[in-house]
Amino acid sequence: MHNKSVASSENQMSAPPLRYDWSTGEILKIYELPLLDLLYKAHTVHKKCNNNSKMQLASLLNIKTGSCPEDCKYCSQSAHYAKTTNLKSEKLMELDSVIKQARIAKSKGAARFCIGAAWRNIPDDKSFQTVLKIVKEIRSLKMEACATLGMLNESQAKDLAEAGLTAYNHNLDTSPEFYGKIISTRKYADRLKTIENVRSAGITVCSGGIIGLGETKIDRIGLIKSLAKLKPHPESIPINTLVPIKGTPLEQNKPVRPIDLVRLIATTRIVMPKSRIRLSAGRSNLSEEAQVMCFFAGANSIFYGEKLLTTENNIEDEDLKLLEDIGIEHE
Ligand code: SAM
Ligand code: DTB
Ligand code: SF4
Repeated sequence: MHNKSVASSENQMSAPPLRYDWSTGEILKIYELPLLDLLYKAHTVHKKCNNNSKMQLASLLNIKTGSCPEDCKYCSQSAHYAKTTNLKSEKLMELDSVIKQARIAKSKGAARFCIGAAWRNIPDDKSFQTVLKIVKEIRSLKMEACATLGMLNESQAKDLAEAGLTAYNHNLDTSPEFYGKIISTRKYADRLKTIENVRSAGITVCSGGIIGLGETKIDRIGLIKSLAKLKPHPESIPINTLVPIKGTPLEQNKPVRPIDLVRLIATTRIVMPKSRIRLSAGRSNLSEEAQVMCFFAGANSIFYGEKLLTTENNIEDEDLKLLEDIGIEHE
């Protein structure tokens, strides 16, 4: 049904060089282009550097829920807001139940399985041994394995690398300037250190952010600038829009306009041409058309599965149908 797209003159341009020294002014200039020019430019870069007819489907499972000692103001799992969020905490899941979910995700077409735990940092006890076993088993299913378990040290990063972990997710979340308004229990520098430990162990880096926290346009640019300073750029960049959680300090925040999300994705694509951009939390609030605009702007990965960590995600069959209808294959 879908014709192979035709090569057009704009695609004769060569792939742009990767840069790690973007200034705020340069990124702002891109972000503020007339929207259609921005989209045109972003898609041109995307088509040059990536296969624009492929989408990565990543499944997510929260293997340890709630009671997190951190105070991230957006999060349902922080112990600081537990009295008002009423989230039920759960201890670390058993290996077998996790692997059962990974198998199901694989049978539905997911290429990557991500596990999340509401920890400030990875504990050095039996739980870490369980996590290592989980990672090994996911890899033996021939799936990519990703984990997001809070801060980690050099030796834990090495152990995860040995277990076969493909990627570690640790977000910068926002600009260094705005960060302190959202999280006080962990510093921006701590996040950079964890990312450095992940990189040094040879695990690929998944790091992105979240918008809709009350940040300014310049903070969004600051997030992109900080991510782009990482050398190499993160292999995956999740872009989350706030899912307002009742009982957290940000529950009344104004929703992000989809057009602003599209602008951010397009700008991220131009600044980090080869990274995988994952359209992450908040996707279930987008219309199909808004999602397609995000894909055109350069998003080439989504969370696939009816639950994120504690909130609802899009319906799987609807995702598959949308991709089919627009002629995008999943990897
Ligand atoms: N506890 C680990 C950590 O923070 O490093 C891992 C999981 S944490 C939930 C991963 C990311 O999910 C956060 O950095 C944030 O960007 C995103 N996130 C968390 N709660 C969210 C919400 N309510 N809406 C949108 N994104 C959210
Ligand atoms: C990321 O950047 N987004 C995902 C994943 N990494 C772990 C988490 C989204 C969480 C959305 C809110 C929730 O379900 O609790
Ligand atoms: Fe804890 Fe992660 Fe939630 Fe922050 S985002 S409170 S670190 S689970």
